[in-house]
Parts: sequence; C-alpha cells; structure tokens
Amino acid sequence: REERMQWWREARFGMFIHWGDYAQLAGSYKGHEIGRGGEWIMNRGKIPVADYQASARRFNPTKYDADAWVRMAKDAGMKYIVITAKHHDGFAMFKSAASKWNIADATPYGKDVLKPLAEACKKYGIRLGFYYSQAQDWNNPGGAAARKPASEGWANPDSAAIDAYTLAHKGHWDPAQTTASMGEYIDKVAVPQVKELLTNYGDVAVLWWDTPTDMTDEYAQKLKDALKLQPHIITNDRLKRPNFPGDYKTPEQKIPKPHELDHTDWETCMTMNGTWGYKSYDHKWKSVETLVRNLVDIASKGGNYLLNVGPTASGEFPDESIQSLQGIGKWMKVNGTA
Ligand code: FUL
Repeated sequence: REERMQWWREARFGMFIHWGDYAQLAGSYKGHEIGRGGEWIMNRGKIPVADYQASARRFNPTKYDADAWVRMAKDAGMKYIVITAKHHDGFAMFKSAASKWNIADATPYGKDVLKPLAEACKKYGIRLGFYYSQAQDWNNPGGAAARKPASEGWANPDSAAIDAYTLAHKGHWDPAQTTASMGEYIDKVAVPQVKELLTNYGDVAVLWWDTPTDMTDEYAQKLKDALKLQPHIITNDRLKRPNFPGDYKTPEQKIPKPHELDHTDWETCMTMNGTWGYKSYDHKWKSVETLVRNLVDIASKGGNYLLNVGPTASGEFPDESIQSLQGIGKWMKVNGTA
C-alpha cells in the first residue's frame, strides 16, 4: 500500500471534472431554475426518465478537446485528473456494452469521451482516475436514489403525484426506475461498467466511488473484487460505510482543522463556484487568491486538493475556470513545483 500511495501523496493537487448530460440542462428544466448542484437536476427536478433521456439527444459536445483540458490541468500544477465516468444520473461518458444509456449510443455526438482523455493524460504524464456512482443510478433500473425532501429544490409541478410516490418507493419518482432490483443493477450494470473502465483505458490511477445509498457488504465486495484488474489502483472511502474504508478520506467542500487530522490520507474536493456540474447562472466564483490559499493550507497539512471544473455541454471549461487555472499556474511557477 505504501508503494501504491506514493505518487498520490506527492501529487497534492488534482482536477475533478463533473461532466455529463446534465451540463446540457445547465441548471434549468422547463424554464425553472433547480436548486443545488447542477448534476443533481434530474433528482431535484423529479424529471421523468423518458424526458431526461430525451435531453441527451441534444448533447453534442463538438468543442471537446481532451488535449487542451489536460494541458490546462498540467499548466495549473495539477498532477492527476478524476472525471465523472458515470454520475448519479447513470449516464456513462463512455461506450458501454452494459447499458445503452451512454454517450456513444444515446447522443448525436456518438463517441466515447474518456478514450481521448486517457490518451492526452498519457501524453502529458498526468494520472487519470474515474469517478463512478456505484449505488445511485436514476436511469438504469434498480439503481438507488437518495431520498431528498421536496422542500429542497423544485419538484416538477407536472407530476403532482410524484412526491407521495417518491416517499413510498425509496426515493424513486418514476416507475421505470424500479423495474429491476438493486442486486440486478449491481450485477448487470455497475460491475460490468467498472470492469469496462478498468480494462479499456490503460492505467487507471484512482476509482472515486460516491454516495453509498443502499449499498450492502455483498454489493461492495463485488465492486471491490473488480478492482483487481488494476493492481496499483487507489480508491476513496465512499464505496460503502462501514467496512470499506479504501485508501483515503474525502472531506467535501471543507479543509480539516489541525485537530481533525488523524494520520489517514485525505483529499479535499471542492468546487470553484457553487456547483459541481455546470449551471449557467452560478456566478459565485472563488478568487484565485482563495484557491491558492486553500491549496497551501491543504498541502501544509499533508492533504490533496481536488479542484472541480464543470464543463459546458459544448465541451468547454467555463471561462472563469480557465482564468482561475491560469492564475493558479502563474503562482505555481513562482512558488511551487510546476
Ligand atoms: C457528492 C455528490 O452527490 C455530488 O454530486 C458530487 O459528485 C460530490 C463530489 O459528491 O456527494
């Protein structure tokens, strides 16, 4: 383990990328602004499965340039990238034989976006990790759905019955979501897709699990076993709690105080504005000074900083993110190791 962790401990700074079909909705559904993270829009808006899937027919990121993305990360002094291979909306950003709900089969773009990213990372010496939402999946039947009260965000007024339904169905709001069991989803979608990710993209540095809603030890063990395909891989602590601590802890949107440190490896993930997935109207951008101070604070305490970018549906980083990355890069040139 010590050997596996070495590059990660030295890295200090990485880029998180939240990119999926939700970027295309950019925080709004049927003219309503939906609360909280843009990547949660389907859940918060209780968008029916058929409607949400129809939205992918407009997802066509023709301006996507993996080479440029990786160069921006590298120039900012980042050593690794973790991208959402599949977020809670179940949309795979890669060609998958386990579900048609993927970017190659469900969009006019028609191509895998992880392949070019893996190639660019290799070219520039940046390690690549995959975020995979193993439990929550709101589109592939049987996936879990976190139960959030309707008071948080806007519930779809077109579906008056939906909240009573959601309460009665473990967080699901559309009958299409419950046509399979979670066990079937794990065996037919989650495990096969994780295997695809660990087979088709060369070296995978990190598997970043998230929100273990309704996970059991049995499901978690199946996913953990799949990791054997990449003997050097590192994982976070979100596969299943307790019993599956992984290699490092993941404080979210906060930096631990000195007395909270306990010799466990840790990585603070954080947004540059207020959302992980792109929202056209979120302008709460942190200043370059704040971002640099956070990085220094985290590095001085022995942690890693995983700083998020939420690309647009056209495949570009928001201008503000580009400027911040450049500002950090400038500082790193003078003071850091870049
Ligand atoms: C959370 C997720 O629910 C968010 O959407 C985001 O991916 C964040 C990093 O983890 O728990």
